[in-house]
Amino acid sequence: MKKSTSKTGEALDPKLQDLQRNTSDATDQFMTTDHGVRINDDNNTLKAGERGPSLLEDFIMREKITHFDHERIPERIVHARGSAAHGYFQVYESMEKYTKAGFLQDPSIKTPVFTRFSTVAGSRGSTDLARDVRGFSVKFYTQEGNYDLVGNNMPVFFIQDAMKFPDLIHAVKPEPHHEMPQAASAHDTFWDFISLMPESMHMIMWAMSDRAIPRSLRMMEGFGVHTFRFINSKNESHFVKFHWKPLQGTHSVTWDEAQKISGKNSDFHRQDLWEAIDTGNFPEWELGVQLIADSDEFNFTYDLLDPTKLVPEEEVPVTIIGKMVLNRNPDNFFAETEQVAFHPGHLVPGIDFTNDPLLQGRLFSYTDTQLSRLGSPNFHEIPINRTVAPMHNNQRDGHMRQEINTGRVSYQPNSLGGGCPYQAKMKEGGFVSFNERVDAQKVRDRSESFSDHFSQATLFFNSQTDVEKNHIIKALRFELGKVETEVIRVRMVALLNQVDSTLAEKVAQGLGITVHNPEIPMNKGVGADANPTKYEPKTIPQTTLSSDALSVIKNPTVTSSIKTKQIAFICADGVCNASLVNYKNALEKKGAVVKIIAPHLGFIKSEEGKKIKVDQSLLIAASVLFDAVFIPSGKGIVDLKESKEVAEFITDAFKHCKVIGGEEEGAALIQSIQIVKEAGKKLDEGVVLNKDTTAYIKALGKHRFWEREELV
Ligand code: HDD
Repeated sequence: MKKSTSKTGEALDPKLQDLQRNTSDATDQFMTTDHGVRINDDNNTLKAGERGPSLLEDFIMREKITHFDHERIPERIVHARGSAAHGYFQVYESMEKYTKAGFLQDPSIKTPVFTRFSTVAGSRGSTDLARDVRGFSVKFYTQEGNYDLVGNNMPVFFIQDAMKFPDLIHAVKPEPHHEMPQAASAHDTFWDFISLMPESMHMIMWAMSDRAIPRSLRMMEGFGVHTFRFINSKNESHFVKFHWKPLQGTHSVTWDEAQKISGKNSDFHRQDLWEAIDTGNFPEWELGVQLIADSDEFNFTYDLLDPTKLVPEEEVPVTIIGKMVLNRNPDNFFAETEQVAFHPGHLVPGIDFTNDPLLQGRLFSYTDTQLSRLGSPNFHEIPINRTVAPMHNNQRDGHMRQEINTGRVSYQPNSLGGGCPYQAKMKEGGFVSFNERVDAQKVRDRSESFSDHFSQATLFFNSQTDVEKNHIIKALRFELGKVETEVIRVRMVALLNQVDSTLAEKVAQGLGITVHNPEIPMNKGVGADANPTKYEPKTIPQTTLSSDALSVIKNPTVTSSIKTKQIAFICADGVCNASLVNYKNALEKKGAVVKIIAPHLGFIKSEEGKKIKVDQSLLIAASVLFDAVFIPSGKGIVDLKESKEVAEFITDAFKHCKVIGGEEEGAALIQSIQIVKEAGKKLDEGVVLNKDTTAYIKALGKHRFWEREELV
């Protein structure tokens, strides 16, 4: 076992290193079979004569091919496409008052984490930029065992009961007869299901918003979604909602960009995360909690157990309690990112569940799925899944068992093994479930307190800026526009009408239909009366309340830092080196990443006769892969006027409201592009022509100039 330190991150706790880094390094080693026999020829099978048939006895060839034949394992049913990184979590102040969880007590302790981000619907090889929810799973390797916070980048969910999860996923996955479309919700079966599930309306608002197309995995919020419990050493409970707030700010791309990125670089998010960590720009999130006293459980207009509801930050503020830093890329994608097994039921003492029926169902699903995905109840022995806490029990055997348990005792109680392993009392760290009183009859139903499906959907819509509202309207027009069955569109528009009548009207307009159904479409009249739930969804007077934290643009986590922003410098032979270097240095000093783009790869020669290395040719580069563009001055730049690629670059950057800058010939070139010309005097401050670097950097700090959308 090789002990190595992270290339870019901090050295790991040696104990963790041994457990999680079962790495092997072939440098200066002979090639061997799986059983250690040195291989003499890895190019030819054993044959009866040079031109003769292959011999069955060739154990070397058989071993190699057999292993290859079994290299694939089933991908995750959902969240198959993911990217992950190692790092650590550190609490700012002891949370002793609320929880006894060991990793939340001592600010000097760094708890190792492994965090995996994912899309939901697409297969392993699908594009990163699908319109989708993003998974946000964190495994904390605490001294008291592994704790998994398995959340999403949206704080609510589509459904209220786990019983509906297979239906939701069947509906959103590619349609079963022809396996289309890949990684997209814009098709009939998804919207058929949604249009009959009013409870999904709040989540639909999130999924149709810019949150579903993040700029980077580093620039997303994360949420635990369900209400959990914190339990302190006096066994007192507080309800808790978890939030991850990205210190890089929360940013999104536009839908037009997302679609183009999917074509240009479908690994856009994966590459961005990898490169940020590789270059030492470690992504960071603060962990926040909303804490609610047990006695306040019923003091809300919604039910804390309902996963389609959030607790507005205005009602219960988010207290920031610690920070997660991701500082090491995995060594091997399969061994770590693919084989990691998360489970909302991986708890440590001090944290507990609530009776949220979605969470309760998840507690069954995650171990069950690992059994078919990883193939054995011993998946906890895979290095990435191993706990760093001591692990002893009477579980034995099973496929691929690694541990060699010694002794004859594998049962409890026993006297032959001295009663070991011992059960731990609560004060010895034994996990004891919160002793909530439950006194009820068995029912297969839902609580009436779950039946307001629209107030928070309206709250979300109200909270958006006009630009964001417009994006939601367009997303719905796009998605429903791809639906072929007219009645599904009609039902959807009727549901949207319960959320916001202007929203419904605008979507209907785009679809060429009218809003005419005032009733909430349930699955009544569709097949058998399929909805036996006692409580009908409520028609609610539309709220005028709003919450700034729900908008990305108004969000206080937006930062003006330009660190890691990708800036395209469009250049050509005859560019002015002084102009290029002045801007490049100023940007790089602030942490931005500058790439030189030119008509050809290799080198270009500046006006001053300097050789400049080209990073990407215009054929490969595209505005959608960058945050901003700059064209330096220089006589040679004039020649780019004829370039279709440059015109497309600037047009896209302009359309996507990005910062565009230029000096002299560069500025003139930008002004000659049709879309910029048409804007005339209405150009915003994101078009920075013939100004100093400070103006350009200031504009970059704003991320996008959304007001430009109206012009476009
Ligand atoms: Fe789930 C994976 C998040 C509801 C069943 N889920 C999975 C992952 C995330 C979530 C982030 C990927 C973990 C990883 O990176 O490996 N799931 C959620 C959230 C939910 C949710 C935030 C609602 C609040 N999930 C949910 C329900 C069920 C499942 C109701 C089943 C009843 N989820 C699974 C699963 C997966 C999974 C089938 C697939 C792969 C895996 O577990 O390990 O068991």
